[in-house]
Amino acid sequence: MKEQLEKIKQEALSALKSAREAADLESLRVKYLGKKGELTAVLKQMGKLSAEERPVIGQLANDVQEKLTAEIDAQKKKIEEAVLEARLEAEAVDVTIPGQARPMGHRHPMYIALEEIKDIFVGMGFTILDGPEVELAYYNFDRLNAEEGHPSRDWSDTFYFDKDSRVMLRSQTSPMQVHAMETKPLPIRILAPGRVYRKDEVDATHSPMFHQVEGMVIDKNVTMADLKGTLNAVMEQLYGPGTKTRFRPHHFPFTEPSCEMDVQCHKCGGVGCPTCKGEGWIEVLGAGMIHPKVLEMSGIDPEEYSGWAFGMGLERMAMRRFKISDLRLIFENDIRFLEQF
Ligand code: 2NM
Repeated sequence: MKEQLEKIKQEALSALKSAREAADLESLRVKYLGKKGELTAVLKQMGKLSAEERPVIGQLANDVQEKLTAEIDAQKKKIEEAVLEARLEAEAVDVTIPGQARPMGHRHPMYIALEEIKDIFVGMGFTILDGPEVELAYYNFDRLNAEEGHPSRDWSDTFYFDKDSRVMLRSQTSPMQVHAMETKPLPIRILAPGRVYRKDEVDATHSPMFHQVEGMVIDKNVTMADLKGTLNAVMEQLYGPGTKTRFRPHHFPFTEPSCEMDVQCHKCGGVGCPTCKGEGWIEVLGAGMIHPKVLEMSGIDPEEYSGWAFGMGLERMAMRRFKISDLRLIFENDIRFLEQF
């Protein structure tokens, strides 16, 4: 038995030396030390030994087991180190190799202009809103006091999805404001930028998809003076301190009274030049006091609350800001054009 144990030890040790993978070690451990392993088989024979032999062989068997266990552990460690070493070698990064320059893009000029506008309004306590581009005509028109037969509801102007003219691509961002009136607690101060769609032919100043920024304030005792004061402050931030504005009467179905706002031409100071087409003034937005009917339809009592709203075209804003002459440039995404901003 002594020889048997010695033989197992020698065999196992030499087998262990040539093991190259963790899996080899495991099968060797099972082969020699496992429940059905060779060492265990020998130990099962211990009963046959005499009382004098038993402790001696027992001690020897223990020594062999300890030796093999230690050897397996040592070999396992070696293999793990070798594996790690190989991995580090394979994954090594040569930090001295020159890098590959990845050209960094930047925001589209129109979104640069939008970010500026958003910052100004957020600074005045407005919340930015987002909403669906597919709308019910009910929210896009009816709730904004544009009744059946209003010219903007015509099939030649609006993209409808169904023959009953119920579902459409929004033609303005105002339906978002109607949703806000329905769901938000008063007072309300919101800015609603987004894409809008109208059946226009593409040319230097028209596109069937463009962007609007609309804003709205509803509170107690809100007047036309708040409208003018707020929009004047916005224009001073956009065009510089002292920027002059003027308000001309206009008509929109959703506001009463309604107006358009011009800023004095920054190029000629109001004398008249090509930038302002000789006018001295540049039209920037439409605005007005929210029509009492519009408030009422959204469950707001026009005797208690009043509000003002405005809407402007974002492309036109960006075109003025960056002196872009043709609307189509904004949508073509020609990198040679975009790189300039
Ligand atoms: C404009 C001009 C004037 C406007 C009105 C509303 C609402 F929802 F409060 F009634 N939203 N936007 C408005 C007012 C839009 O765009 C030229």
